[in-house]
Amino acid sequence: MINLNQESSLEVKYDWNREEILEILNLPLIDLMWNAQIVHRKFNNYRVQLSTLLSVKTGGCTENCSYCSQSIYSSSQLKSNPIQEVESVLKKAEIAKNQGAERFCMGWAWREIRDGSAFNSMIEMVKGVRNLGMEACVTAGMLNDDQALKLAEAGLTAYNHNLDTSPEYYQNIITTRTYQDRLDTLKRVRNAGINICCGGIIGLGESNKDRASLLQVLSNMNPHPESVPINALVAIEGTKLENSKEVDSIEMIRMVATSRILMPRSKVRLSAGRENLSKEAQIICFQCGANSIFYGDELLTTSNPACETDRKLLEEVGVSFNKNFVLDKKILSSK
Ligand code: SAM
Ligand code: DTB
Ligand code: SF4
Repeated sequence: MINLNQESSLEVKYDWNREEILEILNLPLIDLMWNAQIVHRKFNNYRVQLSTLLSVKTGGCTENCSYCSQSIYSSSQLKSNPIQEVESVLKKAEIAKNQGAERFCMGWAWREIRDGSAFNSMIEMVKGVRNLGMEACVTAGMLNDDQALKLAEAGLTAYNHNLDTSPEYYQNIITTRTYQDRLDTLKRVRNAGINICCGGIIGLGESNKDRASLLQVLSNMNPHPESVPINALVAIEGTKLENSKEVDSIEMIRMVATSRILMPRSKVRLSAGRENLSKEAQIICFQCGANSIFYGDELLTTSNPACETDRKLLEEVGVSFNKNFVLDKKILSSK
């Protein structure tokens, strides 16, 4: 039987086993929320980090992730979007900073990074974002040691590479690369001294056991990933998972609260799928562990709540967040 008394839940552990994680995930909701709050209050101070996402290279990806509209295996209609230039990306980073974002995450729909002009531009973008005084995050698929070192030298804060689901369920979702490929990439990122941003998606048809198994892999990493994005599947037309059932908000709350208990110091990022969560469900997520959100009208190919709506929500919740923003109206008139 899992012992989540005050004392034991205040240690940072790296040896959680699947059964105890499953027990936490399945606790009566009221007890799960209480335990998560104890940990969250002890390790964090109810401050929410705002991260803005930008898709630098959209679509045409050769991986077959069955949830993704950017895969060549999906028939999703994507807005045609040429690869963005350094200058335009940095302008968007500056706008995000003026909106209050502290972190700028840039995405490339690639299976892996290749050397050449696009990679050189990526390095310039990382340097530029860091020069703006923001944290920089990149997500661009697999990479080699040399590329990881170059990104580290450019000042990259974190590399996002999600495990998505459990090792057992993974083959139902992606077959063009293995779980081990993902773990190897994460190791290279870590060896280069870059923080790892690694999480998953719920709503792919996985069981609670699979969710516990994913959380076991993440919480047995030492150190824990610096940030853990928890995504609810956005069922996009044209993808294999387009007809999936909408994720129940309570499932999202359970995943966030359990991540908080297992990884007390990590940023638990309430990621894709927030548009389907009520204000109240999001408030519960902030109460029991979420301390970061994607902030901006767009994720990569789908929409996200408006900045103003999110600021209003965070004000109402009473959590702290970066208040250094220039009012939207001013930004619009200066464009
Ligand atoms: N190609 C890179 C990769 O896969 O590492 C970077 C971009 S990829 C879109 C980043 C992550 O977003 C995925 O690993 C997945 O966890 C999440 N994601 C993508 N599409 C999603 C969707 N429709 N719903 C929820 N999360 C999604
Ligand atoms: C993450 O875990 N979620 C973000 C970010 N990391 C790159 C991406 C969400 C994508 C949602 C679907 C879309 O907009 O295409
Ligand atoms: Fe490609 Fe990433 Fe989409 Fe998978 S999730 S198809 S790797 S862009």
